[in-house]
Amino acid sequence: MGKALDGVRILDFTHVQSGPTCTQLLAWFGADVIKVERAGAGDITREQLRDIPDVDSLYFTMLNHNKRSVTIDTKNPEGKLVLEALIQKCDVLVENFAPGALDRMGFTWERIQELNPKMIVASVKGFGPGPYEDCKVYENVAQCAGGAASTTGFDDGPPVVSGAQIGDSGTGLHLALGIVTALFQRVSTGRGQRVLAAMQDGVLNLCRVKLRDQQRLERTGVMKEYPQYPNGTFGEAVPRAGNASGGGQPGWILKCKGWEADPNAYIYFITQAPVWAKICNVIGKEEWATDPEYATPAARLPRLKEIFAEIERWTMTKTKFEAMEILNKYDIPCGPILSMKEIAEEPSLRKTGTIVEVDHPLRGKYLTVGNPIKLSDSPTEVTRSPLLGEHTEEVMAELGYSLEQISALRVAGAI
Ligand code: CAO
Repeated sequence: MGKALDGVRILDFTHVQSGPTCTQLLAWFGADVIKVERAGAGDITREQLRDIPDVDSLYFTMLNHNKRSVTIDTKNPEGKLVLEALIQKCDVLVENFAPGALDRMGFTWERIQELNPKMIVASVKGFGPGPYEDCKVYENVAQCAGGAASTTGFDDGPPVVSGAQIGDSGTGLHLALGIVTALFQRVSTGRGQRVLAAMQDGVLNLCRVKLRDQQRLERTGVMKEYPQYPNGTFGEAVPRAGNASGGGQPGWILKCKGWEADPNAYIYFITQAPVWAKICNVIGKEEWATDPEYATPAARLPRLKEIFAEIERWTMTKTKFEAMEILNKYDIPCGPILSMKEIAEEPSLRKTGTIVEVDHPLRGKYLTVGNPIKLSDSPTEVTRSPLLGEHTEEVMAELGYSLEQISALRVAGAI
């Protein structure tokens, strides 16, 4: 079966995490992704956090599946010519260098346009235009500058960054959408365009509900679904809300049987209004279903701490999976806190291709996260990441270089 992006060629000039997640997704949808790396070194993540000496790290392999790797020294004049040939042949150039690096290499937007007016140039940067536009940025900086850290954690503790890589992988996702949108527009305009996804913007987009709450706070001075209500105080900015659900349906993380020894023996429990009577029955507090102090969502808001403490007395008598089974029978929304170990071993995730085992010639078998987006007519087959420069000759031959020319470029240090 064909793939959705068959025929789309991506010049993948990305490194570390944000850019590579974007181009990996495009590769999974069928694009031919040609990753350009520096000879001898390559993407810095090849050697970061290595678990096996001299073998590409999991950091690299898990972010660069289904790609080809070519080595080009883009600061070498002959290397530049090879890159120019690639620009002329590709549809999209994706990069996440520090601000200005592509220009310094001599590949300004104007120059790329001259070489290929249909080229889409897609970039991840830490910040959009403004005071920080020249800054280098990593994941946690973006989480802090995008509003995630100030709104994550508990009220009595410092800001906290999330394990979810919303700054890097989140921005990579945003960029991928920008690229396919630009490809779609190019069908009618025949022109390329620039696509920018700034990490601060991507994180802020994912923190949209917190900007909603900022404005609610400024108007009313209180947010009744936050744990600060009714006994705590609200300041000028949206506070950290602990594990409150943030929506109209109050939720909290509760201990389950075994919590003393297992750091993940917890369940997320949502007191959704339509199933309140069922919750009361399950936890043995039938009287709360009709008691005016507890029967309505508004009446419950000032009592959430007490209510969750009572529910927890029940959840502590069950494992998280037993609690799930009972609560799901009554359509009570809840979710187990799953460890990475449990997720890695979950058979249903293997079955859907969300967790995939991949074989690598140097490291052997390892697990990765497959394509989380499933297209019925464009199924994803995850193939291993390329070794450094594994496809240099193959790609150079496709660009029309002879074997002699390729060896001469190698001797000159251009590839
Ligand atoms: N041949 C020759 N030179 C190459 C090359 C190649 N194939 N590939 C890259 N280079 C050069 C670049 O031209 C650049 O040179 P100059 O500094 O002389 O212009 C140099 O390598 C380093 O690029 P960099 O500044 O992007 O790399 P860094 O490790 O110093 O910074 C990072 C890394 C991520 C902080 C920075 O790239 C950045 O801010 N990127 C944008 C935001 C981003 O994506 N951050 C998320 C990264 S994932 O956590």
